[in-house]
Amino acid sequence: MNLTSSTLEALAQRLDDCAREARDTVKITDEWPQMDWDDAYAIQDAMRRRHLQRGARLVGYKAGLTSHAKMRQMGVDTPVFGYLVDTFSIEDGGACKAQTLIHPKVEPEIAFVTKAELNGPGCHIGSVLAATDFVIGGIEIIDSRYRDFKFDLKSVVADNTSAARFVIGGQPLAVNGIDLRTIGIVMEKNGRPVSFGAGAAVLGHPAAAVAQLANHLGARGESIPAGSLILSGGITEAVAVEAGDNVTLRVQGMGSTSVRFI
Ligand code: OOG
Ligand code: MG
Repeated sequence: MNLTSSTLEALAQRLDDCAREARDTVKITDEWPQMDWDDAYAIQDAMRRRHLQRGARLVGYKAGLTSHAKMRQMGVDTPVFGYLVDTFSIEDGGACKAQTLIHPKVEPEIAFVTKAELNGPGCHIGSVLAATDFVIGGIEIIDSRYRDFKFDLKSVVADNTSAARFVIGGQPLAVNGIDLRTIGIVMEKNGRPVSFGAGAAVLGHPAAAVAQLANHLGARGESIPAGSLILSGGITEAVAVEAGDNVTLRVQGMGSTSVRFI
């Protein structure tokens, strides 16, 4: 750790205020180039505490930058992990108020819901599939608090990996007998297909992203509790949205889920 606890708290407060007021800020490493990984996750933890103190409930976790399309788009080379609270959730078919966000983008994802605790280190695809209650389609709405959506990995970790909103829905599927690598997805914006992909785009298998998340949490003394929702990461590049847009995600064999921007 290179930053003091009062600096970590102040940075968490700044990112939290930016999210609540829909305004952007410079990325942390511009001011604090010495910020290390532990500092970055400590800022994320401090933001999480702020959410929980306001009464939000931790509902799960997210992996991000798990596909080459996403890594290329953001100019980085490793996945990152964040948390999800209930206040990020929008009901299937529901409305997202664009003016509560800075510069939102949508991502097509496969979400996991667990039925048993997952622990790392040593978590692998097999442990994840054994602990999965069902998978379901999810649209993640990301919104970097950083100016022009530009950041480096440590800054985006501090910013809870751009988490803002999410919607899940459609037909949940048990993982027995399906191959998540070859499940196809189509994301439509205003009725036009804009993104196409398959599960294997995410680290070769979306469950690998969940395993990496469990191993990351394990290294920090945390686990993924049963009943958690996990977003495994965007299968394709994120797509910018604004008020008036309608987004639908269709996942092969899993129906569809949608969100409207108002
Ligand atoms: C970071 C978050 C990426 C994903 O699914 O890849 C993410 C970002 O691109 O702003 O959520
Ligand atoms: Mg995502």
